Amino acid sequence: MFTRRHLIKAAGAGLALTGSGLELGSARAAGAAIDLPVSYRPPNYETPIEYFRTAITPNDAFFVRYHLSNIPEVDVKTWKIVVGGEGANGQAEFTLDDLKRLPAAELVAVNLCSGNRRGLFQPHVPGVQWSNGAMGCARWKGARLKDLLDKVGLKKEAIEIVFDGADSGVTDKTPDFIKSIPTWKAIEDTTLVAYEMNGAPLPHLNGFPARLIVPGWTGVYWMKHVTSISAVTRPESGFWMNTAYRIPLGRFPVVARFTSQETAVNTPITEIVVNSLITNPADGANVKMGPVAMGGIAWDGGYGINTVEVSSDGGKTWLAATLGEDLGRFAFRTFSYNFAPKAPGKQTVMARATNKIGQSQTTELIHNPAGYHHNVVHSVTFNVA
Ligand SMILES: Nc1nc2c(c(=O)[nH]1)N[C@H]1C(S)=C(S)[C@@H](COP(=O)(O)O)O[C@H]1N2
Ligand SMILES: [Mo]
Repeated sequence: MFTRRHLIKAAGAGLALTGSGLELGSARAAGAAIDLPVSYRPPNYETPIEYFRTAITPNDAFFVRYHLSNIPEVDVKTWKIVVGGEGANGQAEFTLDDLKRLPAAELVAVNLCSGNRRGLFQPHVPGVQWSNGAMGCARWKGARLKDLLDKVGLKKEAIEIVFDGADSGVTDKTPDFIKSIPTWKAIEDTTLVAYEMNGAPLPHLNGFPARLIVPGWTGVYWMKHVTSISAVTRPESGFWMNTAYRIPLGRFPVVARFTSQETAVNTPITEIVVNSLITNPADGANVKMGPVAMGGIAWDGGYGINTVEVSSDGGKTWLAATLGEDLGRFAFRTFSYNFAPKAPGKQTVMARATNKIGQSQTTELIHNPAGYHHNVVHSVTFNVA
C-alpha cells in the first residue's frame, strides 16, 4: 500500500497559512488537509483546496490518479522510451539522458482529471468520487514530443500517436492503460515529454522518470512513466479509447475535436472546459465583519482567462474580480475580490470565469454518464460576525 507521509508534512505547511492572514476555516477543513486518499489501490489522492490559493501546486500535495494497481518504481538505468509504430518511418529509443539532450521546453499547465468534481454530481454517477482537488498546476520541463517523432519521421497517413506507460494491471484481464491523441495535437509545440515538475524530477506517483504533458487537454492523456510512443494509421481501439473517457457528442462547447475517434453518439473527452474555484474564505469559515479578502483560481483549455466575476446576490448582479499574474494560457489564473458584507450573518458568494473565446461556466450541470466536465459556478458560504 502507498502511504503519503510527505502529504502530512505538506499539510503542516498549509496550516501555516492561517498565520499569514488567510483564514483556513473550520477545524473540519483543517483536518481534511492532512490527507485525502480517495482510494489506495490503485492510489488516488486529492489535493486539499488550501493549495489552490497560489497558481502553482506543490509537488508534495499534487493529486494522484491511477487506473491500474501495479505501479513499478522505474529504474532510470534500464528505462527507455521506444518511439515507432506502423505510422512511423522507423524506430528510435530514448533514455532519460537522450531526452535531456533534446532542446528543452518549459511551460506552466493545469493537469485536470476529467472526473474532477464527479462526487458533486446530482444525481450521483459511479466512478472515483472526486471533490474539487483532482487537479493541479505545475511548471513542466521536457522535450517536445514533436522532436522525438522527428527522429523517426511520420508517414503522412499517421493519424494518431499512441502512448503506453510502465504500470499494468494485477491480472491479465485488466486492460492495459493505453491512450492516443490526434497527430495534430501531438506535434504542437506545447506537447511535451516532461522530466521535471516545478524544478524537480517528477515524483514517482506523478510519472517518474518522464510523462506526457498535453496542455489544454484533460489529464487522461498525460501518460505517466511513458515507455512507448507509436504512430498509427488507424484509430487506436481498446477499452480506454472505445469505452472510457467519452462524452456525448455535441453537449459540451469544446472546440478541439478528436475526429478519428468520434462515433455517431459520443467522442473522446478533449480540452478542459472553462472553470473557477473560490479558495478563500473556505466554505463554512467564520470571518470578521468588515471587508473580506476573497480569492481563487480560474482556468480553461488554453484560450486564456478573460474575466472572473463575482456575485453575492445569487447571480442577479456580477462584479469583476481582479486577475492575478498571467503564467501563460494553460495555467491557473489567480483572482482576488474585496467583498464588503452589508450586514453580519451568512453570506454566499459565487464566482464565474469567462475565457478569451467567450466560453463561460454553466449554472446547471450538463449531466453525462461518466461524470466529466463539471464546471457549474462554484460558491462558498461563510459566516460574517
Ligand atoms: N501510466 C499512467 N498514466 C496516467 C494514468 C494512469 O493510470 N497510468 N492516469 C491518467 C489520468 S486519468 C490522469 S487524471 C493523470 C493524473 O496525473 P497525476 O497522477 O500526476 O496527478 O494521469 C494520467 N496518466
Ligand atoms: Mo483522470
